[in-house]
Amino acid sequence: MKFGTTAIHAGQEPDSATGAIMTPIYQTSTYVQSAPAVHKGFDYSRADNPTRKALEKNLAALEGAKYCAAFSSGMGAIDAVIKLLKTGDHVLAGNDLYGGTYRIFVKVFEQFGLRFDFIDMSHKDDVKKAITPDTKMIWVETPTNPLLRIVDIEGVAALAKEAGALTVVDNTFATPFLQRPISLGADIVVHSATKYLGGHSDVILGAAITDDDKLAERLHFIQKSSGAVPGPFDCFLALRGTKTLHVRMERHCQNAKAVAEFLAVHLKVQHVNYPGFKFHPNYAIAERQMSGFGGMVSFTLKNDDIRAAKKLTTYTKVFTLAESLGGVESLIEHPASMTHSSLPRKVRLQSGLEDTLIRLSVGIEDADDLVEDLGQALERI
Ligand code: P1T
Repeated sequence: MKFGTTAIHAGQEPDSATGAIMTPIYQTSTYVQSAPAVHKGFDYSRADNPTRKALEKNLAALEGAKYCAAFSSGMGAIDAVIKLLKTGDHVLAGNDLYGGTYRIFVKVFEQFGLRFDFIDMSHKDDVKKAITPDTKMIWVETPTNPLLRIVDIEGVAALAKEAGALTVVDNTFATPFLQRPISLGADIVVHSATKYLGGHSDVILGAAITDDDKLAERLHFIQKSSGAVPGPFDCFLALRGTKTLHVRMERHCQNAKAVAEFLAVHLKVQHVNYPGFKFHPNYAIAERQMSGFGGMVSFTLKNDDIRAAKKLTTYTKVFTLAESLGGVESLIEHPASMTHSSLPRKVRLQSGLEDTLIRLSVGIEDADDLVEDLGQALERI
């Protein structure tokens, strides 16, 4: 089955009791048992729930994998994946990744004796050099948040395999519509389904997806034991979102291209990060491993003044100033003071995330209105 058909149908059957075409919201904490431990496959909703199961099957199918464990947020999924490791293990992670991911690694898991190094994953030689005998996981975000660098998943996964480490890819920005990391050798894919998968800025949800039987068993055990599970209504919303993922992503990609091209020639703009530009340093990899360049764009201003950047984010009228991304509506934000404020300034600047960087989540409105909106806002600074 092709992507759009999978998005709409995978994991979902008309309800056997009523014929309802949409998966019901099974709003129940527990299930009746006819004798102790005799039940219809569900005993307690932390362990399993039919609405969640439908979503998990759907997300697994979209990533071309067998298994998915859904979580109450993207961070819940990341937390569960790191819990596959033990004290003393070393994780090699990208140095340009969501601020919350950096924060949980450094502020939560370092306390338990895990060790993290952050490097520019778009340089494969650096990845090879940074692997140690204790490296048990390589954590890839691609495109990266917020600089939109592209990491060669196949290349990094091959290095990880050689070293006996797992490759985890946070596929939030690309979604499985544009990139399927498991087919490129990744062991686990994580998602903030809050973003494009949900698509409507109305749900917080995460997922960890794998094709490996043993990893799936362990992830489900952690899901049940730690308990960061999404409620059935949230699962329903995410399921509704994935039905239109392919249609939305096409428009996100078209609009982001129009916006990036407009910004690239604007006199007040210094640099535009957009993997669809031929002059993007990782363009060749992006073209090879993605079927489109995504809906995210970030840029810096010629005026190297943080106040000008912050002002710009308040001057747009269609782009709304808010954290998050991947919804149908366009958002603008200032990573240094918002999504990436948990990174110490020195670390942030070392990774290339400048004070004046502005990030756009380009929505699916009419491209002309988006370009006009950015134009009028840039005129005012
Ligand atoms: O917000 P949550 O659903 O818990 O997902 C965390 C997360 C994980 N991975 C990536 C790549 C992310 O971008 C995020 C969340 N990011 C934002 C809220 C943001 O504005 O970048």
